[in-house]
Amino acid sequence: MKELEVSLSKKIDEFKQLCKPESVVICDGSKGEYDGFIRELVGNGIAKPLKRKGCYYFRSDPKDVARVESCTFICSKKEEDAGPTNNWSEPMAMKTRLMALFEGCMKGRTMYVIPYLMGPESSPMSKVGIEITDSLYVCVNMYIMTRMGKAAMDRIDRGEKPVIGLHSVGMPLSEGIKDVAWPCNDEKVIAHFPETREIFSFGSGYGGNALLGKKCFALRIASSMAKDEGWLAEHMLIIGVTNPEGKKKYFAAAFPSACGKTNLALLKSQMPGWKVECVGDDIAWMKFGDDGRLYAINPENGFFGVAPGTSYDTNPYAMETIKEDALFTNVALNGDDVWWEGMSKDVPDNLINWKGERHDKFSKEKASHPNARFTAKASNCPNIDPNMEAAEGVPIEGIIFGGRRASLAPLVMEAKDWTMGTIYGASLCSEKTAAAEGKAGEMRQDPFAMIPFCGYNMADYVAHWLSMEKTGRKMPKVFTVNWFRKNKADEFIWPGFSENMRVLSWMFDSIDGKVEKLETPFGSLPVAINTKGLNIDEKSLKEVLTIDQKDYKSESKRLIDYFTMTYGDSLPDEVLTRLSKNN
Ligand code: GTP
Ligand code: SPV
Ligand code: MN
Repeated sequence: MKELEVSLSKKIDEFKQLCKPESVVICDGSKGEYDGFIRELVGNGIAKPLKRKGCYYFRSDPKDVARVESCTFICSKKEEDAGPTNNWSEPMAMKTRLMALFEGCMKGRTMYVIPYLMGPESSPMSKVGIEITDSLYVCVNMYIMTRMGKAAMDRIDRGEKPVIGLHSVGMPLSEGIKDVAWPCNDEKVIAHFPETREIFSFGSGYGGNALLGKKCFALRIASSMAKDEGWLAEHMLIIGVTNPEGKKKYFAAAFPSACGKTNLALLKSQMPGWKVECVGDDIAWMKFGDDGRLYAINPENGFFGVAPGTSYDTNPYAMETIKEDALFTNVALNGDDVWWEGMSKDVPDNLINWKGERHDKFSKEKASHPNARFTAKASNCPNIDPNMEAAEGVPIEGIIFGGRRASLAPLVMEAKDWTMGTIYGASLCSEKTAAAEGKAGEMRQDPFAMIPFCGYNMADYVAHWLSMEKTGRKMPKVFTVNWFRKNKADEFIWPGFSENMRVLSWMFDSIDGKVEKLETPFGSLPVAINTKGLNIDEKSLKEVLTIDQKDYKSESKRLIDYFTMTYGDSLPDEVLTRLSKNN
């Protein structure tokens, strides 16, 4: 056996001694294995087969429904390396806590070892991981979300070092304890060790807490790797946009959780001649190539998408993607099919809600949890980009930052240069959503949509972004967008969804220097966008397309205060200097 394999089996042995599972299964990532896991989940009553071919229904514990940011830690040696926006723990202290939690935590359960690859099989930008888990739900989700098994093992055999993550739902089946459909623990810890590239996750089986390839590896650990190695790991979708002349440009866009990435990535254009194709819906790894262009890969292989709000009206491609071979968690049951708020105008009779109770359609309660999700294969998506698997990635010409803001922020604005673009990212502000614990609706600063996902000091992250600009590089144009402006009646002014194509086409043409722009100190605004066939009145359109410069000046002041209060003097001077020029 090669050296790394020896160290890997030593590690597995070490975790086995610690967690004391009844048995160990090394996953091969095959379809046969997946089918077997599903049969087991159905047999145990954990998964329910649905009418949709190859689709299954899961219901979590009501106490385990979203990411737990308050229990998520960056355990760097120095506290300042985690920065003011992360929970920090001294590594040894956290290891001691973890050892106590993990001691015997898999008793009576199987320990699954999942080798997985993040990124296309042939890409030098892809990376390997190993997740060791006691959750079969995690195994079947990882099968869809990553390239599991051989692709990863081959790289490990060739000497690539995997990022290792240990995960447990934290409910040992000690003598006399009966299992439940969704085991979890009130105590939850999601700990990252950026220096040793390790992940430990305890107590939750849901989403980003448990599918360690996603936020834990591809964002928190990878952002730390990217800083050391000079690339970018971002909470961004990647799309290819083609214009009526057949010219294509790729864009990457960062929106905070539940603010529209999957919907933009799967957009079905209604604008004649225009087309959007999807490379990824949540995460982008990007690196400048020798030709000076920025190239992106999607490390994932599937979508873990928000179900509520998804319908044939808002997002037909998403609906097509989940017709077969998809997993659904915490949506409502409509007989042997699924339902969620927004799927249809009328609420069907006789729904079973996400908690397994009869749903009273006249009550205010929602039948599905607002963070109910589908897990679906990228290959089932009708608009998947032909270059999704490209080893070199796709060349990014535009970067978009967008928040959920009822006021102030316009539909679209373009940065004059890379520094201003970086400030757009650093200034991102959005309403909180159900994707994480806490109160939805509250505004929070979410620089680069990475506040929950940055593996190091956010001030250094901003500096890292600024440092990307180098002579000889073709910097992408940077834009800021906001689909979520509201009127006095609390309604969205902009119709959003497929109509966002109009904004994409403006950005596309702007990169080609083909649009007229209104210059302001805060960025360039469209003089007009294509509104042919759009049902919006002049006044509303003007409201979303323009900015109030007075309000923007106060916003710059507010941002300076926020940056100074949060980061002290650790933020690059350029940011404050630029912002102060504008007030
Ligand atoms: P995460 O998976 O948590 O990262 O979320 P996401 O950024 O991929 O967001 P997603 O596309 O799943 O959308 C989240 C919610 O916003 C859903 O309920 C959508 O229906 C809604 N949404 C998405 N795009 C738009 C839009 O253009 N306008 C409006 N009004 N709502 C939108
Ligand atoms: C997000 O919250 O940004 C998600 C869902 O994409 S989770 O995978 O749970 O992090
Ligand atoms: Mn996300």
